[in-house]
Amino acid sequence: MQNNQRHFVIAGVLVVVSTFLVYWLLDAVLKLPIQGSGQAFEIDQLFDYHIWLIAFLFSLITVFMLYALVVFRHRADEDEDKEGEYFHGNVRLEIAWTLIPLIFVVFFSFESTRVLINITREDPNEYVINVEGYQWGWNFTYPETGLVTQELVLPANQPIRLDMTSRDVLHNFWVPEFRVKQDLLPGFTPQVLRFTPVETGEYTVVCAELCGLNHTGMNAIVRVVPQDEFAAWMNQQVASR
Ligand SMILES: [Cu+2]
Repeated sequence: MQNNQRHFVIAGVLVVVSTFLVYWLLDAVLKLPIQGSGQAFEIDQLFDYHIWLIAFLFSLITVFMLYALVVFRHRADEDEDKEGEYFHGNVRLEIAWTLIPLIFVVFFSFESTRVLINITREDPNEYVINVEGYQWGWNFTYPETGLVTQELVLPANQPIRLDMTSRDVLHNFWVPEFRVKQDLLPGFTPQVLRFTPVETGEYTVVCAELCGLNHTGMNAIVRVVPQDEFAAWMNQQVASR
């Protein structure tokens, strides 16, 4: 094997090993909250592709850089005037570093669009709740009964559509466990957010758009409950009005 090729093979193997190591490290450190909505699975898959890509690119750059620094370092017994080989270009390398990123960009565009279409798709069976954000809190209105609450109670495994508006400034509805998030724009037709809660439990809506002094306090409780429990809660709320 030519000496040049040997260097490429060794560095290539090191890039692969390093990619797995960096991925493993990032995966261990960057823990996401539980997957509380049906949409979370596909979104996390996209996150995962990105982590692989980041691990690979990081390894590609650092391994070649460190390899060159160590293997081609100046040695004491070396001729002082010795210079590296001079060359104008390398067609094969240029084709490779154009084609490979192109394939990545096309793949990521395709996958992101596919996921975006999937997670925003209308469901004929969706349950609509109106959301109003304001400085600094949330109102939830159930149009079915006219009930207004400060906590968001959701039936599990039921596709939800939130029609959201803002009373004053920009806000953003975000429940990290559901992964999806959406800005609330004052003065516009309602912004729509769709998701299907799949895990019962208690979560927090946080405002994810800096909106003033008490932005960080702009939270509300979200409770995802079984469907029969949701119906009972709704009846009890309506009866006690
Ligand atoms: Cu806000």
